[in-house]
Amino acid sequence: MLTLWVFGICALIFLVVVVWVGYSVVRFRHRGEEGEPDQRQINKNYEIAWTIIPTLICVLLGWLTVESMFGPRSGEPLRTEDPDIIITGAQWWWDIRYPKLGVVAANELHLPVGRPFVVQLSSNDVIHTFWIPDLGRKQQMIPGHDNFITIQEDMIGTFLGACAQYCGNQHAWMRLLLVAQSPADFDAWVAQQKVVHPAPVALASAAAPGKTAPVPQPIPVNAVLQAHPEDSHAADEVAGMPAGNVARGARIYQQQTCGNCHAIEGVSSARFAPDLSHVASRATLGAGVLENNKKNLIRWIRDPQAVKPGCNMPNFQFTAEQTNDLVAYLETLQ
Ligand code: HEC
Ligand SMILES: [Cu+2]
Repeated sequence: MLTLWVFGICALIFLVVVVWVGYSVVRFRHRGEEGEPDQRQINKNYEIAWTIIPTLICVLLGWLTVESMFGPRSGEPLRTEDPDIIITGAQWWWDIRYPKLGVVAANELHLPVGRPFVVQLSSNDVIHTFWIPDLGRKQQMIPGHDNFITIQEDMIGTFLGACAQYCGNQHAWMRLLLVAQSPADFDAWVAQQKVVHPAPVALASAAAPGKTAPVPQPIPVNAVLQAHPEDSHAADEVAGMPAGNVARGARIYQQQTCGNCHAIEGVSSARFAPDLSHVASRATLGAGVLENNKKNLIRWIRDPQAVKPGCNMPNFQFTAEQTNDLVAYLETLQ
């Protein structure tokens, strides 16, 4: 609405100026007279008019802008404690928590339409900026200084957001998806996010022991920064294999350092990286860099550095078979 007002008023001013300039160019063009053009002062009333009219326009636009800054029209006062949602920016993804619902998500903000939410914006590392243009709000996420905003979405649909503050080399791939749903669909989503998948301890003990090949040590992130060869064949190679073994995949997850960074409910609880408890239910991987499907999950696990160079997940140098098993496990985390 504000955009339309600003656009309308500016378009009007543009038209007036263009017509006026065009008229003046034709009407007062040089007709071969000698000497300086007429320098007479014009009527003072003109000067008063072109001071007052722009001032009024500025006041009107300023007023509309300030009015739109007070968030949704619900009249709900802004709380600075007890937020409904806590969103934490990290290099280069979003941690999204609903403390009152006991739900943890990442890179995907689900909202039921038509009601306001108080959001706490935090950061774990550098300054990020929360920006989903459709919500009309843009607010910095500052380490050690939480900001609070009220957001409300009235239209069902998905809307793209992004980090709007340069925050490092993968800043451009720090996308955030707003999924605005009917209250019933939102409740269904919450219920699904609260499902705890059976801990792989049980799964792993069911698998034949000794099947997992020794896994090579991950190479440090910085060492791979220089070279990240195109890895497209690797994905095809794994994709052609028979379905991976979920229990073996779960065991690889536990044996490797995945749990030092990631949380999976009942398995590991680290918060350095996106919560994976329901990773398979999300639309994208790597904060929007890949669509979430089996082939892309394979690409990611095979070599995150090839997909998102510099991101904070190392290349584990898994074999095709290990990748296949891990992906089979991750795909069960709906
Ligand atoms: C050193 C910390 C670290 C370790 C260890 C680690 N990861 Fe990650 N992982 C990350 C980070 C950080 C991201 C987010 C990257 C980004 O989007 O910039 C990520 C992203 C992912 C994603 C995509 C999630 C999403 O929603 O976008 C998957 C899947 C994943 N990791 C699986 C694994 C598995 C499986 C392991 C163990 C083999 C593992 N990770 C080990 C840090 C780690
Ligand atoms: Cu950022």
